[in-house]
Amino acid sequence: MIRYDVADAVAAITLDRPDAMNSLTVEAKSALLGALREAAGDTAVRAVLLTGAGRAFCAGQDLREHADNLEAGRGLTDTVRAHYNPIVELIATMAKPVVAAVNGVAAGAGASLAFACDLRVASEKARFALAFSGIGLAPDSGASWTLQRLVGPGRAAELMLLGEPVDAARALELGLVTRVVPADDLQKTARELAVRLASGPTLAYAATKRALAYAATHSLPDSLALEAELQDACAATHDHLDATRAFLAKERPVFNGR
Ligand code: T3D
Repeated sequence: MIRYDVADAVAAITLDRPDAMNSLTVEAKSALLGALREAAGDTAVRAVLLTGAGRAFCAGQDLREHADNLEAGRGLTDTVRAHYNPIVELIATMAKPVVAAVNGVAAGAGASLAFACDLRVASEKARFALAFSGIGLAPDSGASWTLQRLVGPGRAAELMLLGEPVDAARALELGLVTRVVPADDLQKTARELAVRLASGPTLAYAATKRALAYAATHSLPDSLALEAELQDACAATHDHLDATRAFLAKERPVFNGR
C-alpha cells in the first residue's frame, strides 16, 4: 500500500493503491504514518518525497471502508485522530523538507496531505478537489488550516464550499503548487528538487519550517523572538560555519546537515 525507498538522502514515499486512486484505508494510513515516522527519525534522510502510484495522487478516505464504518455505526473521530491528524502534523512539523509530487487527482484528505507538504510540484494532469462537501463532510486533515494560508481565506472558502476541481494551471495561478511540469517529467523534477533539499542545510531548513509555522499564528514581537532563538542555533551549526568560510573563499558550500 505504501512504498518506501531511500536514495540520495531522500525518502520517497509512494501511496500505492492505484486501483482505488490511492485512497486511504486504516491499513494504508497506518503504513503511511509508519513510513513518515521512519523518514523523520532516520538521520540519513534529509528530505522526503511524497507521491502516488498510477493516475492519482490520493483520493482521500477510502469510501468503501468509510461506508462499512457508517453501516456498522462506528464514528469517525477515532480514525481522524488516530491517523489523519498525526500524519498531517508529522509532515508539517518534521525537521526536514517534504515535497509532494502531485501526479494526478488529489481529493479530500488526499488534497490535505499535499497542502501539508512544504513544496508541491504538479504534473499537468494533476487536479485538486476539496471533495468533502460533495459527500456532506467538512474539511479535515488540516485543510482548513493549510488551504487558507496557501490561497487566502476567500478562495479557500470558495474551494471548500463549492468543491469544484482545480486543474494544474489554475492551481499554479492560485499558489496551490509552485511548479507544473509535463506528466513525464514530474518524478524527475520532483526528485531533483528533493535531492537538492537533501543536500542543503538541514538544520536551517528545520528552523525555517518552525519559524514559518510559528509566525502564522503569533505576533511580530513573538515571531522576532523565535527567529532570534532559531538563528542562534543555526549560527552554531557546522553547516553555517563551513558555508561562511566557503563564501569568503569563493567556493561552493557543502552542507552536511550538521
Ligand atoms: O472516515 C473518515 O475518517 C472520514 C474522513 C474523510 C476524509 C476524506 O477524504 S472525505 C473525501 C473522500 N474522497 C472523495 O470524496 C473523493 C471520491 N472520488 C472522486 O470524487 C473521484 O473518484 C475522483 C475525483 C477522485 C477521480 O475521478 P475519476 O473520474 O478520475 O475516477 P473514478 O472513475 O471516479 O474512480 C476510479 C476508481 O477509483 C473507481 O473504482 P472502480 O469503479 O474503477 O472500481 C472509484 O470508485 C475509485 N475511487 C475513487 N475515489 C475513491 C475510490 N474508491 C474508494 N475511495 C475513494 N475515495
